[in-house]
Amino acid sequence: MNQLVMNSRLARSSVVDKTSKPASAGVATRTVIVSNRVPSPSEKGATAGGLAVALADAATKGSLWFGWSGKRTTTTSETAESVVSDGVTFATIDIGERDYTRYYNGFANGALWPLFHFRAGLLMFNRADYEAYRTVNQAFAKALLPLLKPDDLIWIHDYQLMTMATELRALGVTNRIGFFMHIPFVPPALLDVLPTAADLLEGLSACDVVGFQTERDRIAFLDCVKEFLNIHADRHGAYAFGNHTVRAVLTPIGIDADKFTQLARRAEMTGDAKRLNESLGDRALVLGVDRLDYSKGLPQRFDAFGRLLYAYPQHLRQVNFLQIAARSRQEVGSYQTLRRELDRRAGDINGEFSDFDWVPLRYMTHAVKRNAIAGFYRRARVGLVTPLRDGMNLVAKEYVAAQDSDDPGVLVLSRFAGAADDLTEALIVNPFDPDAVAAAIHQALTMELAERKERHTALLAKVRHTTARRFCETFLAYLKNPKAI
Ligand code: GDG
Repeated sequence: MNQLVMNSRLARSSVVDKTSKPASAGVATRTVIVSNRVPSPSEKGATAGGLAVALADAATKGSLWFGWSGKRTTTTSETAESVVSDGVTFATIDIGERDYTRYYNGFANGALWPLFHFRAGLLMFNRADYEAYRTVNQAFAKALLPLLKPDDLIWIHDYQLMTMATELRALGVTNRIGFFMHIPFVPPALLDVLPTAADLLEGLSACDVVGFQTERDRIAFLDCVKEFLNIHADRHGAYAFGNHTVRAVLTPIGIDADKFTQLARRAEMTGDAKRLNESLGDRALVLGVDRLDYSKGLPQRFDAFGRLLYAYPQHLRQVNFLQIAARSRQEVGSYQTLRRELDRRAGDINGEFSDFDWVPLRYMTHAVKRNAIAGFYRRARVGLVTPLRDGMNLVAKEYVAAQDSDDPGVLVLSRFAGAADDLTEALIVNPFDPDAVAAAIHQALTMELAERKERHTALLAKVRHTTARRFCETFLAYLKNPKAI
């Protein structure tokens, strides 16, 4: 066993001696958000991706948002640099190039991401990568330590930071700590593949509250705690770890639906939406918006669209499929492979079905502005959201919020997206079955207005109910009040 892993084992034994103290009632507490990336203050709530937008509601005046600056330097910084904007302090550290490659590309995105999306075959485990992951988690904890106040509520986000609470406890931090997992959690048989599974579970157990997107994920986590740590939770998902109690809670993430509806309404009138509209003419639009990621099921989705054109030829020349697949994690090999695979499949479909004045599939790998996307959603008759596995999937919620209630489009949604637990009025599909997805797209394209409205009304009510604000408030209520369950 190498030194770093051994040190962290020793460190963990001190975690269990510390009793985490509930924030005392009536005392103003500050929220400290910790995430791998911190949006630059100008991005907050505006152009940033799903996580940043959802957390904007937690980053209220007086709060602190801590994480990586996005800068890769020679060595990882030991102290954070802070900027205050609109009452929120943004504190960031730089990560050394070598650490970054191993922590972010290596362990986080080369091992955890595939495994937690049920793709054990893509997992690339390497002990040196794991050490760098521990080192960066420790660097985060050390740089955050001097910024902490006694009553701060610390809220850590996502799979890049699963061992950070261990490091904070080792440094003597007794504040209440919460962790929210944005991606799915896997059952024990899958987690078993990872040699450091117990370490990660102990890292989450150093927190007071651990939140999940779906009940399936929460149960999977508790099953893993039972299997790997031999600890049984009570019926509320609470268990003792050392001297404190950990609670696994269900707190699904959402969007600011009303704001997104307004954005989409306004965007409809802007240049990008008008250009798209002109290029489509009377044709129906089927739209996919995803990061270019193998969890999103894009090759299978392209196949399904090909099956639609083959099996339902009445849609030839009548429909366009636009897939926005913003490039991400291009330094990781499996993402480069995916890109080549999509290029090939797009070429196959267009080569097979195009006419001299009609190209069925439009596929782009650069990002599009958020307000343009909102306008595109509103124009789309079908929102195609077919991940093979997804924690929640905010695109599904954005698509629903963006629709014109008098003439709404239809959401086709994978049963393996967390969003499918709630959005049951969508056309729910198995993304591994291209013929079934093609049939659902056909159903969506031919659905009568009355049915579209009925489904949309139900979906919109749900999206407006489980908002980003509600997500933040519910999680923080659990974190503030240990008896909130
Ligand atoms: C993780 C989990 C969970 C996409 N392309 C562009 C663009 N986007 C925006 C979408 C949406 C966000 O990015 C994507 O959010 P998702 O939730 O769909 O997916 P992940 O990025 O994988 O997020 C996921 C989420 O965390 C939150 O907990 O739901 O399950 O995997 O907002 O609109 N935005 C812009 N240009 C693009 O080209 N501006």
